[in-house]
This record gives sequence, structure tokens and C-alpha cells, in this order.
Amino acid sequence: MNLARLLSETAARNPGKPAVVFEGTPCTYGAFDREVERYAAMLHTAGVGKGDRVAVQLPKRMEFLFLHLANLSVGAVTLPLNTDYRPEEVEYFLSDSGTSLFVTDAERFARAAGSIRGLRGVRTLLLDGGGGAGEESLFERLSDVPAGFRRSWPAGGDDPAMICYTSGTTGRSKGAVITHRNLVSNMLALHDAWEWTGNDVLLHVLPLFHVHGLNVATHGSLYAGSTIVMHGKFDPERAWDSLEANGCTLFMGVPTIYQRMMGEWEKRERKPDLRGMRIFISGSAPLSDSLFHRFERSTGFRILERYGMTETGMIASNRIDPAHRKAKSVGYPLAGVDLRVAREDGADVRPGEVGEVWIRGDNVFRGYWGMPGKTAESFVDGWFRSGDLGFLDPEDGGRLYLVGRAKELIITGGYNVYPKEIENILEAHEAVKESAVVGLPDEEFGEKVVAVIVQKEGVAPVPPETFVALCKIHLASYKCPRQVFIVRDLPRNAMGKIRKNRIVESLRDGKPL
Ligand code: MCA
Ligand code: AMP
Repeated sequence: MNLARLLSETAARNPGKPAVVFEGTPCTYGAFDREVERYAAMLHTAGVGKGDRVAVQLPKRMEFLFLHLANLSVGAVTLPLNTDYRPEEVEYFLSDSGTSLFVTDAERFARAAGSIRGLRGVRTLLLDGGGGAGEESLFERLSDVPAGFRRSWPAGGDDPAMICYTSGTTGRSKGAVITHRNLVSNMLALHDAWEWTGNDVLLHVLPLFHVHGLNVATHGSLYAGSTIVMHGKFDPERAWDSLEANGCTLFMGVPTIYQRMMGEWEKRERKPDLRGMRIFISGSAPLSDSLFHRFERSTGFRILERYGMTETGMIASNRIDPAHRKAKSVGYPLAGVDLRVAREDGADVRPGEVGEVWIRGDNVFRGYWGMPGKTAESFVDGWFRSGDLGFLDPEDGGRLYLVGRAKELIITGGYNVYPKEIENILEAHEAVKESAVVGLPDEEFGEKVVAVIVQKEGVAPVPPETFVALCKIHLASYKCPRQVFIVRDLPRNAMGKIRKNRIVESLRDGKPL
């Protein structure tokens, strides 16, 4: 059970068919598979083998896909990294994971070189040319591969295929170790649930460095033998044009993407012809009732909402039959996924009551890389605690609704932000006594990151922009506060704990803290 091998088998059945049309340039399944094999040969000659971690911080391009599947073919583990991560974030991921090969582009490397050259045992390959101090060129290495190499797919179901970093409550990111079995079982479940076939054409506008864009959209489509029309970057105008021009049948987005698509739709006099379209799928963040209905009124399509996590892949999905898609509900557990809603003491809630969603099944990851303590805390008797709060509707066959989170997580435009990571940066500033980072409701991004800061007494006041600039040095842009408020005190409860709900309510309603 090796994901790359399964995908190679699909390719062998469809050699002449376009697998991916990237920015208008088609790549057939045959050509795709040959490239994966060539990349695998390159990795093999570079000494990359079973269990080695290969970090990939590349723009959205075909090379990303070839490299990722080549890693899995030689038994190595892909660490996909957000292209917006700053050098110190990248340095942490490489050193924490014990990465042996880092593949990036020259521009990003130039920014991060200072930190990365200091890491022992990390070799760097650059997409566009070699570096000054021993970094090699990916293309040169590819032109050098010996003939006759054949993939042997040494990794099996229980071997790691990917390590995906997710932020943590302490501010230290955790690497979720995802096995081939996790990927394959979830891919097969989605294949059935969404009745994916070789006739499908998926418009792909998501980043490749997350589970949504890579595992769900890309693996799923390549397994089905369908075609991906891939855009390098999401743009709502191009997306509608492309859906029509390419006769697309599938689309996947986060709510912010649907929000922007609606804005564009409403501006247009001539609406796109969507006759070929089968399903618009949304996930990664809650889809609002109003957007669900606005989209249906405008386009005639009911968005199919599904629920997932990096650690578990996809958990639940609304049904393929539009009559069984409901606003605010993420549907029913996928085949092979066990789900229960638990009280704080771990007992089942009463039917219809809110509790924490617990998950079990072949889709659930193996644990956090090098963090046995964190892994143990996340599991109870084999169940993974999602940190999401929800209930199952007993009147509707156990349909799942998510209503909030037990974890302190902000989701902005489908990206996760843990407040602690930002608070750690702010509190390292000499003028800051304490800080609280919260998520405020936002029409476009769902939530936006906002910081509230108490300055130390006796130090000269520091303007809010300075704190935003400070965050931008250390953290990817999407994590940086959109607004910073300087206040005299933070509201606390009797135990002295900061009342973040109160901060959110006050800021939302424009009241003093
Ligand atoms: C970009 N910016 C953001 C976000 N995206 N800020 C907050 N939240 C965001 N999501 C910043 C940019 O860095 C820039 O900052 C400024 O906002 C303007 O960027 P803009 O050009 O408007 O943004 P964009 O490049 O068009 O991106 C918006 C986007 C993108 C297309 C909605 O965020 C996106 O692709 N989101 C999808 C994320 C995703 O795939 N999540 C799946 C995770 P500055 O000007 O300061 O530089 S996987 C997952 O959650 C689980 C498994 C699941 O269930 O799927
Ligand atoms: P990540 O860690 O990026 O994989 O994000 C996983 C989290 O995204 C989940 O724990 C949920 O809180 C959230 N999420 C994903 N899909 C949905 C959805 N359809 N509705 C609400 N929240 C979602």
C-alpha cells in the first residue's frame, strides 16, 4: 500500500490523457509518471532513501508534484512547507524534522541561507540554479540521472509518507506524521463519497503545501484518472472563466475563496455556463449559512461541505445527492471513519448534546514527530481528540454539526493560527508587559487575527504598527495581526486567566475592554 505506486498504476491505464493542465500546458499521465520516475532516480542517486525527510518549499508548479511523488516512490517522507514561511520558521521545521534534503527556489533560499547553512546534515537543491556555497541545482541533478533506474516503492502502509506541520497551543509547531495507509484509505473513501471518475475535470486553485490542495484535491484526482486544470494562484475572475472554458466538473475551495467567487459572480452581466459542473466542495473552515444560500440562489449549486484535519485527513462529508446537503452541517462520517462526541470526562454525550469530536480509523495519523508526550495527550483509548466541538443530530441519521472549538485556534481564510505563536513574538518585545491574540469575525476571511497589548509602565509608548512589523519579520503574513490595540489591562477571571471571549465580545461590539 504505497500511494505513489497506486497513482503510477492509474497513470499506466491512461497514458495519453492529460493528468494536469498547469496554466494551460498539459502533462499527460504517461509524461507525468515518467517525470516522477526521473525524479525518483535523482533522489536515489542523491542517496535519499526510506524514511528520509525531504522538505519542499516551492511555488505551485509541476516540479512540486513530481518531487512529492518521487519522494514517496523511494520511501522518503515529504514535508510540504508554506511558501510564506519566514527563515526562522523554516529553520525550525528542518531541524525539528531532521530533514536531509531541502528543495526550494533561489529567491527563498537567499532569504533563509543564513539560518539554513548552519544546520548540519541538510543538503539543499535549488529549483532555479545553484547557490554560492555548495547548494546544487535540481535541474542539473535531473539531467545527470543514470538510465535504467526503476522504482521499487520500498515504503508500505504503515510507513510515513508525509510530515505536515500544524501549529500548537504552546506556540511550537508539531509535525503530524501521516502514513501511506492514512493517505490511501482517505483517498479511497473520498473517491466513493464524491463518485469521482475518469470523466471529472477538477479546477485546482488551492496551495499545494496543505492537505486540502495536495492530499484531497491532487491525490484524489490522479487516482481517479481525471484531469486537473491547475492555476498557479487563485483569482476569482479566472476561476469562473476556467470552469466554463474547460468544462470543469469539480471545484474545491475554502469559504474565503467562495466569498470572492460570489463577489465576482455578482459583478458579471453574463454569468458563466456551468452545465458540466457536478460539485462545488468547501472545507478547512466553517461555511456560513448566508454564503451557502447566496451561492445556491446565484449559481443553482448547493455547496457540498466537508470536514477535515491535517492529523486525520477528511472526517465527514455531506452527501453527493444535493437534497442531502445542509447549510452549517459537515455531513456524515466517511466510510472507515469512526466518530463519537465525547463529554469532558470521555463518556458519550446524550443524543444531540454538544461535546468534543473524537475520531478513530485508518485515516488517523501516527503521532507528532518526536513528541511522544503531545501524541499521548491527543489520544484516549485509540481515539484522536480533534479539539472541535459539535453534535450529532439524532433526528437526521447522526448528521454532524460543528459549533465551536475547545482549542484556542483562529482560522483565517482556511489557514490555522495559534495565538500563542504570535503572543510569544509580541512578548519578546521590551515594551510589552503582556498580550492576547484573538480571532475576530471577518466577512472575507471568516476570522482575522487581532492583538491586544499591555505595555510596561515607564517605557516610551510604542505605536501599534511597530508590533505588526515585528511579527512580519518572524512569521508568515497570514499569522500577523491585522489590527493591534494598546490597552491598560486585560480582562481576567477569578483564577487570573485572561478572558479571551470577553476581549472578542468587546472588540466586536466596539466597547472598551
Ligand atoms: C493571504 N493573506 C492572508 C491569507 N491569505 N491573511 C490571512 N489569512 C489568509 N488566509 C495575506 C497575504 O499574505 C497578504 O498579506 C494579504 O493577506 C493579501 O493577500 P491576498 O492577495 O488577498 O491573498 P491571496 O494570496 O489571494 O490568498 C487568499 C486565499 C488564500 C486564496 C484565500 O489564503 C488561500 O489559498 N487559502 C486556502 C488555504 C488552504 O488551502 N487551507 C487548507 C489547509 P500582506 O499584504 O501583509 O503580505 S488544510 C486544512 O485546513 C484541513 C485539512 C482541511 O479540512 O482542509
Ligand atoms: P488543519 O489543522 O489546518 O488541518 O485544520 C483543521 C481544523 O479546521 C479542524 O480541526 C476544524 O477546526 C477546521 N475545519 C476543517 N473543515 C471545517 C469545516 N468544514 N467546518 C468547520 N471547521 C472546519
